[in-house]
Amino acid sequence: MFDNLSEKLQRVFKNLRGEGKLTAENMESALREIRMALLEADVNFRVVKQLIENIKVKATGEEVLSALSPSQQVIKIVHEELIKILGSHESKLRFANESPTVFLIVGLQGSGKTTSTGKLARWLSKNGHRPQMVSVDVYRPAAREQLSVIGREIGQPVYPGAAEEKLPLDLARSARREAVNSGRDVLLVDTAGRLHIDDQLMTELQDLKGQLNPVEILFVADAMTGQDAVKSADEFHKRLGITGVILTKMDGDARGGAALSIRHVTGQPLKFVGVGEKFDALEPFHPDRAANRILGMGDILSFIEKAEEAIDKKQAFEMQRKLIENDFTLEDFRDQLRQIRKLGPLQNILGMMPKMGILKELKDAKVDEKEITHVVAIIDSMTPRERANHMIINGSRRRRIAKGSGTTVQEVNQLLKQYAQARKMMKSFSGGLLGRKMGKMKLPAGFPFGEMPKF
Ligand SMILES: Nc1nc2c(ncn2[C@@H]2O[C@H](COP(=O)(O)OP(=O)(O)O)[C@@H](O)[C@H]2O)c(=O)[nH]1
Ligand SMILES: [Mg+2]
Repeated sequence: MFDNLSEKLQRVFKNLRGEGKLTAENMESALREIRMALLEADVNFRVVKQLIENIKVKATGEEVLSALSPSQQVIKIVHEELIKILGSHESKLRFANESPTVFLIVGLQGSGKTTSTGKLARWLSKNGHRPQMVSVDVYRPAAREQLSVIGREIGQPVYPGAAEEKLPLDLARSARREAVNSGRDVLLVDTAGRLHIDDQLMTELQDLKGQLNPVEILFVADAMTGQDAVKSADEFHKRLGITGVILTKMDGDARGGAALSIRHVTGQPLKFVGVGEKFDALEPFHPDRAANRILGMGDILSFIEKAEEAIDKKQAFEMQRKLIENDFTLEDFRDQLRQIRKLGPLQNILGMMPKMGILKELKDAKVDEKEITHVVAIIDSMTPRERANHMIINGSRRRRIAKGSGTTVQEVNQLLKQYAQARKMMKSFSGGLLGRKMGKMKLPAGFPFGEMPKF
């Protein structure tokens, strides 16, 4: 699902990774590549245009977050815009006040209507409903038999139809009566399909709609047919008024063009995706999870969100200034550790970030939660003067600090050593390499958290 698109987009982000900041030029070329990737994934051109426009506006207007690098910023924006195009939130099935709720399952032949009817019945029964199915495909004798077989397999009732019932409407009406009599709350009506949209079929479906008053008219489309699926969804919607889409065969669709276009083009939400031939292979569609999948990231996004929440931007900026001016005291060190702890369990954070800026030193020293607590406790036990100037912390002060914090002199020594190392590292970093070439305030994006993982 979405594999090709995902791969291409990640390549774009990878190219951006080396860039120091977002500029008009590198954004322009990134946008060009994103556009290509979307078009190659068979996304509708109007959708591509809209997406690119939205991304551009955001990328040029976005306040630059010091915690994020250019590629991370673009990923964040693309992620937000993908979700918007995909529908913002999960679109749930609606139900009537009076049972049975009728769902009409419509679509072209071979799209997966009958299979999806079975899957949906199974899904409904697992979610507290009692579905009743009926096939009104009177043109192909095997079609109704197919649904009966499915019904037996998943253990849900299918109205068989009497010998004299030859018309779709008759069958549907009797099935509804049957549902009422047997206390079923949802009636799923599997309809006939055609190879192409024709007037006769549309008239039949409009009649069914008029008589049955369905709450949902679910258009079933084969994701692998790409923009053809989108086109027929649009046409069905114009003539029948669909309320949602089930995209089948997503398991075989590496591009994802239909999934990305159908809502924007028809205005109707993608409600479920079929991801296999088995009857449990039906998933409610979640725009955010799909966007995550497209961008090949789960943890990273939650990390970025967390970082945005937890890190006080002003404070982070002030920290950068202090580091550059070699004004970074033990007190700042403690504040830094506190900020980082706000992000959650340290182990998770370290796992997400291979290169850790100032914390790299601590990481090498195999810091765990307890150790951080100790470090904070040690710094707490210092006097303000000691925190401001670590040079005055002599042997007797170290013993006092160890006692006060419930740690050992060795631990105090180790902390002071780490702090001195980090300071030295930062000094050579800002004063040497970057300082001269690029002036002040040019630490890498994300500092002091360092570069985040590679995508
Ligand atoms: N791989 C895969 N195959 C599916 C999926 N949904 C339906 N199919 C297959 O598509 C074919 C046509 O399905 P069917 O329900 O008979 O289509 P209908 O003509 O619209 O009723 C069958 O072989 C199904 O097994 C899906 O989500 N994934
Ligand atoms: Mg069928």
